[in-house]
Amino acid sequence: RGGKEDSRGALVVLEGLDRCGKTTQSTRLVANLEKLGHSAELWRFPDRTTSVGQMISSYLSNKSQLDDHTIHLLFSANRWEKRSLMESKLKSGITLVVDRYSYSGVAFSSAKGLDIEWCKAPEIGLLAPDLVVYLDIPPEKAAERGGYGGERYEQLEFQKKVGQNYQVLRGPTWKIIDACSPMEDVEEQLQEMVLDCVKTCQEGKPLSCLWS
Ligand code: FDM
Repeated sequence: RGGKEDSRGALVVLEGLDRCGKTTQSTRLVANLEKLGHSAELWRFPDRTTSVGQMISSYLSNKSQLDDHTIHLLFSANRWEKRSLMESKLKSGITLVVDRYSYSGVAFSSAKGLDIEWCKAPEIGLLAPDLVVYLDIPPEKAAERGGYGGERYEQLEFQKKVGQNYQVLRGPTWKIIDACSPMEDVEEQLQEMVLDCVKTCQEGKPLSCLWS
């Protein structure tokens, strides 16, 4: 263990409420990693390009209605359909920066009243992130940021519940960044955390599965 043959890319996940800056930061992070000579890709969930993803997209824009359990399982299926590609990219040395993952799945669905353990169950066996960075912003502040775009979950009361659920999910692989800090400070903190994580994965840290 720790030899060159075990070297791999890191699985880094960014989580947070809508409008916390995840998309901006994950884009900048990937560009910065590449500048430093690391191979990195930006991924996001839901991945709206697949046929499952198109069902999710239509649900989010209120063009279709689905039972809460059904949409939860579709979000999960959308991660499962990418699992093997994810594994092969990581093993080929590519670091994946993922904008939302299973934690969004659980935090959003349980905010509708679904049992949290039921929500976690279909996620068991997906790849566990090496690092989860939570961009922390009060829901009221997030709502002020240019307003929400009008998708299904972009409402203050709902986002408050999601924020509480994220707190329940926080574990040892989580790092918190104050998302109200200047953008450049967030970028710098994030990069430092990620470079550290990339290094441990290069050194052969084994991949593991959720929920661990
Ligand atoms: N969302 C996202 C979920 O409810 N479950 C999930 O598993 C994922 C990945 O979908 F409101 C919610 C979170 C957000 C919406 O996300 C779309 P983006 O990041 O705005 O595309």
